[in-house]
Amino acid sequence: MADQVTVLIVGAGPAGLVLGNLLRANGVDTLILERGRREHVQTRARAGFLGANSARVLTEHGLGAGMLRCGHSHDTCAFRYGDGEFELNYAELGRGEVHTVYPQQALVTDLIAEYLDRGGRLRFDVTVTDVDPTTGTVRHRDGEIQGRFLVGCDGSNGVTRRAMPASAARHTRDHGIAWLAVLAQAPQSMSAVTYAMHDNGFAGHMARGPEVTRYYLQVDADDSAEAWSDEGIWAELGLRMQVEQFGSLRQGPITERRIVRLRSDVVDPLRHGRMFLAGDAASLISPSAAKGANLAIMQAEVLAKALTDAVKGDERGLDAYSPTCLPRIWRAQEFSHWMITLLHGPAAAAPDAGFQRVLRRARLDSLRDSRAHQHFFAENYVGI
Ligand code: RFL
Repeated sequence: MADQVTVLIVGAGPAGLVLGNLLRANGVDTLILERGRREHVQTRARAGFLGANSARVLTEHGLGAGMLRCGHSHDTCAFRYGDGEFELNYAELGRGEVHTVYPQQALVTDLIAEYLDRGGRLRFDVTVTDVDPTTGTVRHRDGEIQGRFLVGCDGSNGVTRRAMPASAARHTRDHGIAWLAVLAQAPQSMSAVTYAMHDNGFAGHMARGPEVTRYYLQVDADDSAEAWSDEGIWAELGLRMQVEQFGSLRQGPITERRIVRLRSDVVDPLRHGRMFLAGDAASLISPSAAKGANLAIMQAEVLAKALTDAVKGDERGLDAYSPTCLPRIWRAQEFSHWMITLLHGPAAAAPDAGFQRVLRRARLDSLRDSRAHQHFFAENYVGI
């Protein structure tokens, strides 16, 4: 006989932990199974830019203390291209919203501590190997556990997503672009997020904290992270960021480098039987518009309310989960795709490469000059 729990969550990332915390606040019996060890998930550096809705969810549900204490608000981004640069202060555009910069590993650390404080059960170092969505049962090396409801928050390559039936659609796109994602132990070099479009490819700069900065370099799809030396990374960043014209980068040791392939995919629907998908398990989004963790938090809030109602016998929220979240996911995917085409030039071998390059320049000019275009950008950049 399998152990029983009301809501069984697979994965202790932002999606699973926000969901678990909100359910515990409503008194729902919850168990999270996480394959990593606690130190591992609490030190895994990924996202850093939380949108306005995420900051609201965390604050409203008593999960924002660390973010309010140590995060800082960010309201400007800069675009470098050709021989110029322009800045957009998005706090003065769109809905007037800003980002809060707070590293994902710090948020995950806060969420784990709070979840345990709220009486949530969490087992690290447990890998779910099999999932039955119709009964809500999962298997791991030591046995079986059955959830009255099961939630897959185990990322885009997780076992819960693979348990969706063939009838569920999986809309997938490989953008054919790779980034070298780098963390540098160095203060930020500019006060704004900076996107540089250069003939060699895209380069990005974004703050993560007072002493840590994230950089991105567009690289060849088959490049390996190890092939890039620290010196090579700083030289290429300097070239693409045009440091001779705009000032040098504040360098420091590179503490992490990894290749990120820009991919998107969306599962539809987000439910099968007693199982629901949330976060990257539901929809993988390229980091070009910094939306992944924000979508995860949005879905966790919607699902926590629906599950709480369901435990009391009202399943309408569960029925509405896919139709509520999928349009928001697709809005984010659409904007992320828009960002990808803005930040990256065409492949050199593309037959219309020259045409596409001038078109991109025209779009950047429009973003620089058109207030309407800037409002569109700001609204989508910070919003979900
Ligand atoms: P996570 O964070 O991947 O957590 C999934 C958890 O599930 C566990 N797991 C299992 N546990 C048990 N059994 C199994 N069989 C399991 N399989 C997996 C894993 O160990 C893991 O702990 O998914 P979640 O919660 O959906 O959160 C998604 C976010 O982590 C992700 O979307 C963001 O990091 C994306 N992202 C960004 N999002 C933003 O909103 N703003 C940003 O600024 C931002 N920057 C980024 C990013 C992602 C990046 N990378 C690494 C792709 C920057 C980068 C470089």
